Amino acid sequence: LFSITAFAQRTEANLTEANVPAYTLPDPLQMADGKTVTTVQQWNKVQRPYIYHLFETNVYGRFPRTPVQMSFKVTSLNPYALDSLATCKQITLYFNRADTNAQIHLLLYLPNKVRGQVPVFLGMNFYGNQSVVDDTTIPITPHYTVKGPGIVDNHATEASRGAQASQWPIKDIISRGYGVATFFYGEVEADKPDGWQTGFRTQLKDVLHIEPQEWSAMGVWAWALCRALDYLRQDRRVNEDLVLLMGHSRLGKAALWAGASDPRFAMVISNESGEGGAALSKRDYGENIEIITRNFPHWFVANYKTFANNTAALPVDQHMLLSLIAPRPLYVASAEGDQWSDPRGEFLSARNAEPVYKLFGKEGVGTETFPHVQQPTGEFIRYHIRSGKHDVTSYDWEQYLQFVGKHMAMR
Ligand code: GTR
Repeated sequence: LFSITAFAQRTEANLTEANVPAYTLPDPLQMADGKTVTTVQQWNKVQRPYIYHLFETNVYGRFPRTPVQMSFKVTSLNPYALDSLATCKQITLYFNRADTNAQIHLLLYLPNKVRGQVPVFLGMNFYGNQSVVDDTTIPITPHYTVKGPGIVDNHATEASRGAQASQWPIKDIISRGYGVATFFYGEVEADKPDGWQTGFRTQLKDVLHIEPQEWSAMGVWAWALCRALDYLRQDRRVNEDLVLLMGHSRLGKAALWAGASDPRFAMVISNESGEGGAALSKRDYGENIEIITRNFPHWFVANYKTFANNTAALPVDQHMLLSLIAPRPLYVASAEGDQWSDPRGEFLSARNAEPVYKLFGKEGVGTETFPHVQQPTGEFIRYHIRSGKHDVTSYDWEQYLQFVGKHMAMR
């Protein structure tokens, strides 16, 4: 007898550990010719570009390398922000003289108590710059936004001011001597299947010499992070060698791809990035390729969907994305209440990126055992699972600040 369920599309996520089918992960150190990478030079010259290209072809699309003529305009400068603890700068980034509609509004906080150049955390935000801090000098984004607090009919209202402040403890970060930079990902491309039609993938296609369907929303969001980095590196208050990428959830996926694409980022922090981010995709637990490409077809290149019911054929898995960050410090964080993101799959991904860090003489997560909650582990790849839901909390930030502090002291 044939079971008809064998032919049915899988639509529900598996959330039972015992039901995870067997899977095989590709070895990041195994080269196309079957030989194993043994030197950093082989990794840098042969294997790393090979793996990167596999991610371009199969997951995120081609990453345009055409230089753009950027210009920057400081639209607001407040030296007395956050009870005079910080200087707040708002900067508009332009990419093309012919189409000045393609803009990024960067919000930058710099600590006043520190003189000279400071390390800066950079991350995109979900609902507009006005959502990260309650400050009426920050314009409310007019762009399409996904559902959230203070969002009405996909547009931000006054009620969205500071609604994400708990995820952005800017005062705490500033008081530790770091800067914070953020921009709204929806300025780059509206997060919906047809968002590319009005976003940067269309606006800048002639400038970047790339067709919209050659890359993806995730690709262009990552590209935008690199352009924000271009700005930050020439701001005289920013330590250009210490721009620390941070991203939560879908924005964590984009942060990982940006970090893999641009070695100028000093460090990458993935907060619950899940499927298509830090989590393994061949391990069928939580969100999987079938579900994510059905709900968010625009996030990835069309090719990715072809692996939806055939992950075994996918030549990469996400531990290889993490390995592209090596030897830079990498933090992967999960939450116990966020099984959708597959915490164990994020840990195993971090664990399986370790051989590449070891090639550089760097220690990774350093344990095979899935850690208990609130027990961060690892040196150059650090991992934690905390209790609580899908979110960015003060616990998460405290770990990131300690991690950055430790690695800066080691420099
Ligand atoms: C979910 C999606 C996840 C994650 C999350 C988020 O709907 O399934 O992959 O990206 O959104 O961004 O909060």
